[in-house]
Amino acid sequence: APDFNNIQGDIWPGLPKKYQTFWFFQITDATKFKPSLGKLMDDKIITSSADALKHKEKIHEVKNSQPGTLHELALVNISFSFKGMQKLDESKSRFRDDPFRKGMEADMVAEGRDRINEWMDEFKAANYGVDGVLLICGTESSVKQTADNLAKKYFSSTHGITHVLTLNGKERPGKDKGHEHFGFLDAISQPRLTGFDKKCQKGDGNYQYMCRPGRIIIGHDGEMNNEPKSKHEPWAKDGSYLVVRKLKQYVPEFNKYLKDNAPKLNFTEDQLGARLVGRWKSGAPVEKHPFTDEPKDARLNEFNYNVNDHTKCPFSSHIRKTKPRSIVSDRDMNDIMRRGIPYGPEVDPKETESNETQIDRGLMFLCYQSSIGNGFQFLKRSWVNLNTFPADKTEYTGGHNPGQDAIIGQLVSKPQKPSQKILTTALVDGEGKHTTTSFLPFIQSNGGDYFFSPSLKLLKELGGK
Ligand code: N7H
Repeated sequence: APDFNNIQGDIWPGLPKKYQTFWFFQITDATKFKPSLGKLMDDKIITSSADALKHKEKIHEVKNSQPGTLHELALVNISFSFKGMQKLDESKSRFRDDPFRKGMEADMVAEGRDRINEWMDEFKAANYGVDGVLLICGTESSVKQTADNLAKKYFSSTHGITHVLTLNGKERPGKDKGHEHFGFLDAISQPRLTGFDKKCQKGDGNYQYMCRPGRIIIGHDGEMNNEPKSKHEPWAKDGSYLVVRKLKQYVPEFNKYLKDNAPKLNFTEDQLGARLVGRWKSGAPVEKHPFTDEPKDARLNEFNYNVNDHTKCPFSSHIRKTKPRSIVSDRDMNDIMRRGIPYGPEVDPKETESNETQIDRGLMFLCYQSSIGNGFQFLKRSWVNLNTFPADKTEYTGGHNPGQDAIIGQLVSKPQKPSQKILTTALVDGEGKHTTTSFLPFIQSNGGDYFFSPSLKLLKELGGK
């Protein structure tokens, strides 16, 4: 059975997030910081999977009885970049995962799609770079108070720490709760881990597919051989790689694109938007409900695609690109555990009027996996941004390439040909005709980094305990 006291709670089952602070730091003096990390562990500040499960029940109780008490709750996890791990202990930094060792910036430069001049300076190695991040989750007041306390008590200059940057995420208000900024319900489909979660029954309203736990957590069944050493070097066991990425969303531009292009494709704006995502704003899957939204199926996840058919859900819709059900089996799927949260204010009337983004908003994208090379990096390079994935489908698309992911596709940063200056997606229009539609990307990367979320045992060891 998994050791729920040894795994950080955001990896599994996830920390409850109405509000979240990302507190990025550098380790300026590891000899001073290590005892402070030891104290942090003694004081039981880090929320384990077992703690998170208890809190989930508590939050549920509190929500149903006295909402006021929720304010006291703030749950904390911690992760380190490769540089950070090296500063803490060279012998516990023999990671196999190539993208993790390189860091996100070098990995993105090699891929050639992020524009590094659009990155926040703090994430650029040449300026500062980050050695670690504290994830603090709860309500706005509890999180802010906890961040201040932690900074003073364990993460100040006297503890060998320099604060680099704070970013905040926040649930959207009112009826948009649970929806990201383009308006779509998020966090519907999530892998269930064998041995951790109960298996869903067919026909269960909240059906989820099973995933071998080693896809997400190091040292468990299903790990994709990137950490062969972990079996012999138990320090990596129960840890997971965390990708943190600030993705700015161009919401007024997305809406303007829908308005201008839906009529040309014989769709309503909602129908076209749903085709780009693969789900309606309610969450209902397009493959099941191709022409009208069906809010009663908002969380429906028990569905598959017909391998050679994209007349309903386009091959390049976001959810079909990032989880190619029926092409890759459940057992072999490159699953990731998504833990993102929206950031930034709602669209203001001036932006709607001008069809232009003037205020920064988007998604703090987070995902856990046991290998970045087989997780996030693989999804991005081999599925999302490859306009020929899924392969050999032109026979079923009227001769067009499927195209890049319609929501998170990125252009090459130095276009070689005119076709690389715009994203093109194949789809079947409202009259059943095979066609394509083109647009500028709807998201922009502002940077981030690759981290490792150690087990609680390893955190204690790193802290000299
Ligand atoms: Fe995505 N969106 O609003 O369009 N995502 N995503 N994502 N995403 C999903 O099914 C969105 C991003 C995945 O199992 C939904 O839970 C936005 C990155 C995966 O069928 C919606 C951004 C990566 C799934 C969005 C963004 C992924 C998924 C439907 C960035 C990985 C599950 C909700 C700003 C590289 C697919 C759901 C499945 C679902 C949106 C980023 C991956 C609405 C706006 C960077 C694996």
